[in-house]
Amino acid sequence: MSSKIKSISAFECLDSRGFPTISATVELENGALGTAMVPSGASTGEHEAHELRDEDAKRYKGKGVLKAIANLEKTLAPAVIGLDACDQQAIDQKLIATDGSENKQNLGANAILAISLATAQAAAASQRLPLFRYIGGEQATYKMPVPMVNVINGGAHAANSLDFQEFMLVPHSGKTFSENIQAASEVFHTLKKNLQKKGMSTGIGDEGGFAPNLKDAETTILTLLEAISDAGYEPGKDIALALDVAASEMYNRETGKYVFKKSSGESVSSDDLINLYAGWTSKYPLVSIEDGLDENDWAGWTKLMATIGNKTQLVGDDLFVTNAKRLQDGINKKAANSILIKVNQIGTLSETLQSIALAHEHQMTAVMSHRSGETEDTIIADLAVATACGQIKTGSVCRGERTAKYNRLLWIEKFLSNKAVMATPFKA
Ligand code: 2PG
Ligand code: MG
Repeated sequence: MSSKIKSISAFECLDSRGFPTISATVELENGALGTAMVPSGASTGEHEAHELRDEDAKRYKGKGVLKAIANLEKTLAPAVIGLDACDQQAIDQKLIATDGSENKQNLGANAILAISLATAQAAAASQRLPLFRYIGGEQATYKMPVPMVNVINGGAHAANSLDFQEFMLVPHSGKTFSENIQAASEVFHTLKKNLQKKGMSTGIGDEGGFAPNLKDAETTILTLLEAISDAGYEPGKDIALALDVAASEMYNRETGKYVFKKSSGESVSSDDLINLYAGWTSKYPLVSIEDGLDENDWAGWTKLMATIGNKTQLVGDDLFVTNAKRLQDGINKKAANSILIKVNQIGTLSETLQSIALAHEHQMTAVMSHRSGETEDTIIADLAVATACGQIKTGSVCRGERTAKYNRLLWIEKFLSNKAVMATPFKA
């Protein structure tokens, strides 16, 4: 029976912040079904593919996606119905061409991505394969990603006093993914107790991390190191730390300075931040810094790379927006040694895989990532294993939309049995 696309439907579902997003289902002629839900960011990069919202203040505070759904059903679906779902490249090319713009602004990257991902799910179902196996092909062993677990939320993801957006645990000494998740969970609960003892809030932010009013980033780092030790793990050896500064959110274009607007109000230069990071990486087991500088501060990035790029993973998120062209630019400028991968920043599965391949070709790491607005969709867990990228950032070990990804990875590890091996991107 044919794996050609027979029909596509879509509706508004809710994301983890309670705003609408798109859920699409692709049905093949052979009866196979695939469904995908599209995530949505808060600290979005200026160069991301366009997320089309209705801007109708009478519905969902202007955030409805009915226009995108109409584009999906009336324009995009007819363009790909009849094409073979197993030819992902052809489908994605057709979707891109039908939109016709550089950043998918005509029909909406959210509409395009919903079809692209649901098509892959339907194709995998029609071949009776788990998605990671369909995309990654037959491999002797499969690499389980090291989790980057965001246990303290700040920036645009929490209403607290922290300017930096994410403070992550990187449990990496476990021989299995499940041991590393266990370590993260134990530290998370120790951290909760420690915060309570200090009389601090243990309410959580958008990605399931705590959102206390800690004094500043360095105090937060020390709080995490204490929790790691208190939980019986050795900082660095068992569990390292990673940051997502999301510095574009702090950048003031007029002054060219970075402003600590949620805390001290202080303004600092690109050089000041570089010195700060260099100091921390020599003192603390801080192995990865994402968006340490603004998305257009190429000179700063190159300087940061020259300063600590030989020992610290420097991840471009807003800088690269999962876009192979911007990544190539960054490679030429030696601006970073890692790229964050978010399916909705670029808008199709094929382009996502292309950016990962380009990074790997140039000995850069790629970190698979969720968005702060997520759903129960678990495709990024499968993509992390399929591409052997070795790292996944998908929030804390609480909130269902975050644990959905970890639980999918635990399922994959169990399913693969001795064919699953833990990735080792960081030295002990
Ligand atoms: C980030 C992400 C995900 P958002 O900056 O890396 O953690 O946040 O989805 O809000 O862009
Ligand atoms: Mg980021």
